[in-house]
Amino acid sequence: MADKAEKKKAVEKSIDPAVLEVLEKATAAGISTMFSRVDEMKPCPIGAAGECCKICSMGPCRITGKDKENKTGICGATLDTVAARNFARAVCAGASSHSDHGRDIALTLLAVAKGEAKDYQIKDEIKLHEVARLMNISTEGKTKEKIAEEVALKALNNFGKQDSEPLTYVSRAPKKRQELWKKLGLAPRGIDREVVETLHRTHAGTDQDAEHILDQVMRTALGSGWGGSMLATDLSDILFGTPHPLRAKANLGVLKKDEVNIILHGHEPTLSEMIVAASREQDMIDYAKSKGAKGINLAGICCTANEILMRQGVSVAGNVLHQELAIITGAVDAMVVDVQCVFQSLAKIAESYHTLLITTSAKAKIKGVTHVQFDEHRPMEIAKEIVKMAIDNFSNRKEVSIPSFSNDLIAGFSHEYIRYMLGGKYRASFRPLNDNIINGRILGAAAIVGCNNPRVVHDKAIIHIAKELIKNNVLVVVTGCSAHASGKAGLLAPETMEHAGEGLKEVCEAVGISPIIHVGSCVDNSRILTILSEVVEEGGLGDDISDLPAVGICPEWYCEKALEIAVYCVASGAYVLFGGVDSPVSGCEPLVKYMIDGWEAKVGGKLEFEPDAQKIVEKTLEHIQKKRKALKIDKAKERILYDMESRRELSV
Ligand code: MSK
Repeated sequence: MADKAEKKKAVEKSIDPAVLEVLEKATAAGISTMFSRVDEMKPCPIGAAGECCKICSMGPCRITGKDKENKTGICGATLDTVAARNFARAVCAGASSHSDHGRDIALTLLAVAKGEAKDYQIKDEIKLHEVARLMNISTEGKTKEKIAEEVALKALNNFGKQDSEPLTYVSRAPKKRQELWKKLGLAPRGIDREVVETLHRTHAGTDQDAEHILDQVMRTALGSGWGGSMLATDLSDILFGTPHPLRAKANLGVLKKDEVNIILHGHEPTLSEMIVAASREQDMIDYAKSKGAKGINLAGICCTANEILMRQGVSVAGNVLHQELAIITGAVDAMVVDVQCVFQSLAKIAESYHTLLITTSAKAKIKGVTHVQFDEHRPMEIAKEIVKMAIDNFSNRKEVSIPSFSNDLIAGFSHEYIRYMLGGKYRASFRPLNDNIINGRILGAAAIVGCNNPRVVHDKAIIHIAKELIKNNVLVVVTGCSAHASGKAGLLAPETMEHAGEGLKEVCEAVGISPIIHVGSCVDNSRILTILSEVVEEGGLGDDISDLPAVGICPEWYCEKALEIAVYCVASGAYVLFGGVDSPVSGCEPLVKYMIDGWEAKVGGKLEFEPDAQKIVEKTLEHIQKKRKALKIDKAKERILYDMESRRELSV
């Protein structure tokens, strides 16, 4: 009886059969995972609702109860100030994570340009020239190294500059959006400066007007979206290549029983790119064979997975909630981690298996875990050392049980490739997309981004929303762990066409794309900003991002980076819907309302939390229809077939 109850409980945890299989094994072995601990640890209702202020030692103060609107903390801070400050600090941490990632890529590019990081090359010269053009750097008569140096220095200047001019990439946004930011004082000036100013403003006794605090939150998030994140994407493309479609597989079934399995987990491409290269070197393969393995098998988790999937076609072991489960298969010889979304519980789980957990970032150590420090000046040497450690650990495997589940996928859709795919080599453009939105074959577009959260059924909302939207002719782009969920569910393969509505199917068949397109990692949400701006520039769909029939959705959010992405999308004019757990300011109804109505009135975008996945679908479709109506493209036009005579009458 107890067994049945346990099984039922497990089934309610995820829609992924591989997850359920490994969870059963974990339960039998008495191993605790995020899926089990979430039942033991209830969220603190005060903290979850944003009602707790712990920014000074007079408190922590709790602004709770029936008359909380009339209560204050000891300093007099009201509930909206407290909730806005908490939200601001969360967005600040998210923006810092993405932007610090961007800074490191810029520093690597600089080292490569100066000849100090010889293992890396400038892989995409066309992109280098394009980025130089966007940065107003002249390229005439300069070597690629010289251009790369100037690009890297300009990028780094965006982090620390002190003047009040907007960041370089703000000029990529539609003109109308730039003017609005200027008018409202929201244009980010320096990536680091906005973060520091937000932390300053949220110190005790500083900015105590919730709306004013939230303005600065938008400016900080924009500094990441149109700054740190966008630079991370562009400079990674220059160094490691701009993605183009590649085939791979997703889910724990990509692990191999007879090969050395190395999982690359975290977010950054610098070391993982080198580990991919090292694992393909003959001396490493021979060494693996000498130890009884048939080869070396790499697989990714989280956004490191996305980086090496998009550019190298490395298969995906899973999304954020797979990290513990991968080790529990007993088949992972080394898990190599860098930064973000890497959980401390891995250390404890690895103790019960043979897996060698290796931290590599100077910014992220885990107590008791082997640390091999990454250094961009000798990355191949370090990568080989790590691959060798994994190979040496192969013979220590005990019981191995790899779930048989995995699905084929196609990933690698950069905005450059999408433009090329739509218009061809000589007329690469978003025109066909705009035309098909205008003629109604495609109703609109949605970006499904972000994480998983064990507080909700793993992957369920992501997959439900994705399927429902394509059925309603909404083109979907995916990033982050939502992209992994889609890949595992088989939705990134051409067969997804079956689930699409007639109009969308027609366009996808003509262009040769799937109705759900994988555009990258979390920092690559900046690619979506670029796509939206280029769609606006192409014409016919209004003159700002807020005019477009498009919605951003994060169905299963868990972290501060997700909030920061939400805010830069809202401040760029998008309607953003978050599913799963409630708003982090849910205890303050006026603030919840302000982020919907107040932000919409101010910047044309809004942030809404909606736990019901079906309601997210309905709200998305409703919003898209509202935007289509405003653009006067809501009425389906009859398709007229012209004969020769009527063609002659056309005055074109
Ligand atoms: S990894 S930020 S859980 S998407 Fe980018 Fe996944 Fe969210 Fe981490």
